Amino acid sequence: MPFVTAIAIADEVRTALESGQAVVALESTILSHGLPPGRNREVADRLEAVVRQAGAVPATIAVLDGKARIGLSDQQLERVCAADSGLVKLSMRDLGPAMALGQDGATTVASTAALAHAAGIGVFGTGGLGGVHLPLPGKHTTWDVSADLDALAEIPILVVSSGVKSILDVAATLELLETRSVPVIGYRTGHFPGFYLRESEFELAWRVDSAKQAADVVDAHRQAPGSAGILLANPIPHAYEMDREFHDRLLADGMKLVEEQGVQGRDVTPVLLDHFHTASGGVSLDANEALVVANVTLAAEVAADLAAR
Ligand code: PSU
Ligand code: MN
Repeated sequence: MPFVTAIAIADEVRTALESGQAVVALESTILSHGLPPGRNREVADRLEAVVRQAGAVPATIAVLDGKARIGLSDQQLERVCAADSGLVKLSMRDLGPAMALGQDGATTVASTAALAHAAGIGVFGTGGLGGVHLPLPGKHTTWDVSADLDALAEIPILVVSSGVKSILDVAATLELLETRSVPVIGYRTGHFPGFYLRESEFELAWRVDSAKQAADVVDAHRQAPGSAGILLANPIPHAYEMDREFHDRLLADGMKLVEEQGVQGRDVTPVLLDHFHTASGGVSLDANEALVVANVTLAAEVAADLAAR
């Protein structure tokens, strides 16, 4: 049985794909593990709304009852966002087990990209890409490298994000993206964005200044031999940028927390994000929402431009 039979594409998304209309993939881990209940549902609805406003069809992706779903109904979104959803965080390697065992799970950037591509979707908007983690205090290296990077290196899809979460080793992440031949394009910036901060210290080789230009790059990249994913890096809107010192303090405290509590593996990112949201009194939550809305809007504009070609 081919893998694709285990994928259920919502009618609206299927019709859009068949008629060559723009479709934007959205992930579910940011909803179930990245934002608190209640707020996650508001953000889910807002993301779908901004995609529509920009002339594209949203396809939020999750695994429910062991079936990979491309495009969720209101009721299914409610399940993903419920406080007691118990959704497992599913990266790419977890898709087979979750589907075979009939589980519910939220998809990360890696697994969302894989499922979106399998369904024929080429554009995906999110908050922050996973990357290479910082070593814990007292350690020199880490093997905690997100599968999101491998996914971008192998799946031909455009991911729009505000860089990688600032809780990561940004320098190491950018090196790895270079090694794996993933182009990183700044949107109206010559620097890699710092997620909660508009700029990191790292310069980018390429920048574009409009959605049309971004679509031109995607178009050409798709035709380049051996190409796969592409990262469009969009800085957080000015009004929501966090204070740098405040940010760095939150990060240092969060790292201590992770070490003291012995947090490991796929729990590291959610624990750090939760620390940011609680310790900042919601400032980082507003920032997170603002940046993901901006990224998804830009993704929809690029998708609409590509669909019109
Ligand atoms: N960015 C956010 N919130 C999140 C994530 C990213 O602002 O919740 C999620 C994404 O789903 C991303 C995942 O793919 O974290 C990376 O997890 P890990 O570091 O365990 O690979
Ligand atoms: Mn990890």
